[in-house]
Amino acid sequence: MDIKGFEAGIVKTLYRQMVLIRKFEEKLMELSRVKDRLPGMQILAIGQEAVAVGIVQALEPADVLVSNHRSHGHLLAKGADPRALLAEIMGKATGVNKGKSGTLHLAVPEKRILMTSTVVGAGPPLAVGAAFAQQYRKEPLITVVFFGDGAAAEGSVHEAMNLAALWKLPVLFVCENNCWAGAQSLAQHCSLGRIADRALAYGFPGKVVDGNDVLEVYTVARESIAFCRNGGGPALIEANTYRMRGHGDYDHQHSVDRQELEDWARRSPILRLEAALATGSILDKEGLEAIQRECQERIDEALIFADQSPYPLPAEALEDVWV
Ligand SMILES: Cc1ncc(C[n+]2csc(CCOP(=O)(O)OP(=O)(O)O)c2C)c(N)n1
Ligand SMILES: [Mg+2]
Repeated sequence: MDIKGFEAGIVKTLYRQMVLIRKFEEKLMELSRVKDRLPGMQILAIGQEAVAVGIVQALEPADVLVSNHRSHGHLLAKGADPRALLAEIMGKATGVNKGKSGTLHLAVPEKRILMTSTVVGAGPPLAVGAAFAQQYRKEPLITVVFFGDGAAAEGSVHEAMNLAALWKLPVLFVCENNCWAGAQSLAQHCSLGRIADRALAYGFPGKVVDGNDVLEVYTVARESIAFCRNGGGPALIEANTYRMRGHGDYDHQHSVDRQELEDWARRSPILRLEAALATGSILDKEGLEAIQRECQERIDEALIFADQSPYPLPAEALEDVWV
């Protein structure tokens, strides 16, 4: 990872965002181990922070984001308030969706985060719809959709890519290849080594990035987003990373090779950016520690806020319901 040529402000933002996401999810992990503390299953993206942060930092605030079940990092990177996000995950009335979505169906409309779908492969067709609206209204905006390596095998993802290519829609498909889909390894569920190559079949560019190198993700995201925004049509980025925890917090990773896990732990995107920073003058040890403290304080405050928030009233159950 070479930090030369990157502006100090963006490097600090990339670091701060990754640390905030890591601390948010570590807090969820801690809370999920205490009986009755969190409702539902927590699906974490610990170790995958560089994908969320590198892609989202290259977007404009008004660009639209569609996420999947492993969503917390995408949402925090797009500017979701950790207090309202944690409150939502705890089912509280002050949550981003007034306690009605819980952890798996989060949406933050004011941050242009349309929705989180836990139906694997459901996001890309929805993103194509959002991108169609942007094109139809002649807005200078794009839609980005995150999906997994497992989702890449769903028919809906192929249909979405075909239609996006046909109509030259401004949508960036981001396949977060974390080497696992549930308990199946990539080799067990994917016939092709490189998911990015599938873009060629539809006639748009597909690129592979090191998903644990936030500077590379950010650089390639900027190029691909400019291509989509300037009328080039869709693009695909496959970000190679690793699911460092089980599928959900119940999963003890019996099928995971310990050596593989240790190798990827050494390639943590946060450690790698810290190592690169040590070669320059953007952030010294005190600077890094100050950011870590600041992020920890935001998470601690978020927990106090969520804990002090009330649950929604039963009478509110049918408010804000579409049908
Ligand atoms: C249509 C559908 N099939 C199966 C599931 C169950 N399921 C939830 S997550 C998951 C694995 C998805 O793997 P991937 O797309 O690689 O995302 P990751 O969990 O690795 O982030 C599966 C099979 C589901 N939610 N929806
Ligand atoms: Mg996966």
